[in-house]
Amino acid sequence: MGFATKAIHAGQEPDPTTGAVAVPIYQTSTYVQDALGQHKGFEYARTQNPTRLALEKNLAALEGGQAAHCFASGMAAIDTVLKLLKAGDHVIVSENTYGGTYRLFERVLRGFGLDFSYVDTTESLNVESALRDNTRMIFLETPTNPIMAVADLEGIGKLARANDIRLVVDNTFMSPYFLRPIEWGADIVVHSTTKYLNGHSDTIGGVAVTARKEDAEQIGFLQNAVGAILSPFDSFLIMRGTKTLSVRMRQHDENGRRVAAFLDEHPKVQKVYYPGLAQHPQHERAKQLMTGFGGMIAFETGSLAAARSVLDNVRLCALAESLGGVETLISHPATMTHASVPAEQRLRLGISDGLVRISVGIEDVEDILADLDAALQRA
Ligand code: P1T
Repeated sequence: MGFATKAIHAGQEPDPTTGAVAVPIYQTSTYVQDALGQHKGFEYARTQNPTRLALEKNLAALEGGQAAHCFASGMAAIDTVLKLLKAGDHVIVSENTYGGTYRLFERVLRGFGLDFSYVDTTESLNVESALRDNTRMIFLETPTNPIMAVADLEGIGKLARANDIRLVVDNTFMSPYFLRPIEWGADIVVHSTTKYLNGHSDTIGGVAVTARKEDAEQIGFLQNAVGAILSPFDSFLIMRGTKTLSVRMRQHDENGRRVAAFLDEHPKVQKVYYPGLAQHPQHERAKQLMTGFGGMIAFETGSLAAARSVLDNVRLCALAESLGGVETLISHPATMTHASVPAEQRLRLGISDGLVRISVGIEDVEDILADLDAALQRA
């Protein structure tokens, strides 16, 4: 079955009682039992909910995993996955991740006895050099937020398998339409479903998709034990989103390529970070791993004043955190999404005060280009 067909049908059987084509929102906290110990597979809605289950089946199919578990946010999904570990365990992490991921690892989980090393995951050798006897997980974000570095997923996948270490990939930026990390050796894929999977900037959610049955069981246990579940209404909205994932991603990619090429030529822009550009350092790898480049672009304006001028002068592009919605969003990583990353580390990674990030939406691309051009002219 092709990807678009799966996106529309996987986990979406018509409702058994009414035949409703759209999976209903089962807004209930509990389920009546026929007799003591006799129920229909649903006991309490933290543990199981039919709407959430339908979305989980859908996302497991799209990523090619065994199972999926949905959470109240991307951060809740990542936090729950890290709970597979124990105090004393070591994790190797992409040096450039979403600022909230870095904050969770450094300011919360370190306090529970986990240790983290941050390395440039565009080279598997850097990961190999960081391995310790107690390394139990490798956590990759690819392409990275916001610098768009593409990890050596194939090399790191092999390394993880050879050393029996869990490989976790945050696939938020590509979505399973363009990249399926399990095919390259990942054990667990996480997403902020808030972004492309939902696609309409109207829910917060997260998912962990597991390739192995043991991990699926353990994450299911943790989802119920910890309790950061996705609500039935949000499950319904994300499911509505995934049905159009293919057509939306194709348009994000088409518009993304046009906007990246435009920025690359623009005299007010010093540098563009987009894996679809031939000069991107991992362009060839991106072509091998991914079937498209998506709609996420970062560009360097040269100074805080220039970045501010662009951000203050756009009209169509919305100045806002988040990404992956149908509407174009524009943001300033240094003071917004990556403010919790220490300044010297930000600068080393290229997250300067002049860096602007754009999540290219699926409006008519000429309108996006005209808006950016007008704002850049004033910078
Ligand atoms: O916001 P939440 O649904 O909790 O997801 C966190 C998260 C995890 N992983 C990646 C790659 C992300 O980009 C995010 C959230 N990012 C933003 C809000 C942002 O504007 O970059």
